[in-house]
Amino acid sequence: MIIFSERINGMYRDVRRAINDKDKTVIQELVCCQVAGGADVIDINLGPTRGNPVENFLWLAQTVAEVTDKPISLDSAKPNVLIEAVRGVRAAMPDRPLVINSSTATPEVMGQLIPLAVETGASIIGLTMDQEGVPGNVEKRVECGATFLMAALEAGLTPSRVYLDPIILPLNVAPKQPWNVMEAIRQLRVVNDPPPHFIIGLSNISQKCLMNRLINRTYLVMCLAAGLDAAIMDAGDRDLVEAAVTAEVLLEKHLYSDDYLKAWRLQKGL
Ligand code: THG
Repeated sequence: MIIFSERINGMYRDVRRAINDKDKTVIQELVCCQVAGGADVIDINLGPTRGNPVENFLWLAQTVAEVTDKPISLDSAKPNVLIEAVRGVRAAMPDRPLVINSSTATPEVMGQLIPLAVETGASIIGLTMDQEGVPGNVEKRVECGATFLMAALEAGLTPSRVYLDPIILPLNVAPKQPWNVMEAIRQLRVVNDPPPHFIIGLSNISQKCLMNRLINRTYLVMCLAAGLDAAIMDAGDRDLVEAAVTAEVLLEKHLYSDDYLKAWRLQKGL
């Protein structure tokens, strides 16, 4: 699976403070820890930080790029910020793989961000939501996912550069959603060949829940069985990463060996 690190997010107090104070060390230590845990992509999200968001994104991307060659995912709900930040980061690092996180499936937002992916060579995450918000049922999620994928392919992106995100909400406010999200992944995967990637922001599911780490790793395993192949998650959580690798061995994504965790680490160069 493709592990996006969730940790460089201003929602976390240490990261928020580091962005506000332009303290590189805190960020770079976290990035190294996420990479050592198995992160393939570093998602960066400013959260509620002060100052100019485009400048903050540039600073954060540069800070990350100093310690890793991994792809960088620029995470913002504001299309205007993403447009400037992605262009700025692309100009500063012409060869770095980038991901735009994220677009909705509304014509207005898709119409700006899909061409931005084409222009900058970035991959893009499409949320299965439109102007009416996050769908309460499977059908609407599938419809939004199909709409986004169609628009992306028509613009010339390959399925491998498209991630569909059926949006997982906290378990304690939306108890039917975990099953709906898995079913949407399953349905969208079977009707598209070759399929795009499927991703979720895993920790959303356990926000303000007591057993958050247990809920996260149980749900990640369930989603992998439904066809998920990427997640924004804490790569520093060893139990979580090992549960994911084990699920992938059971799904025959990796060859079984008695020491399959070690084999996985070796193969990843960890
Ligand atoms: N889809 C996409 N992008 C996303 C999300 C998504 N980006 C942001 C978010 N959702 C994924 N990242 C996180 C990061 C942290 C948490 C949840 C999702 C989180 N943090 C703990 C909390 O708030 O309780 C801990 C905070 C703390 O310790 O201070 O839950 O869905 N495409």
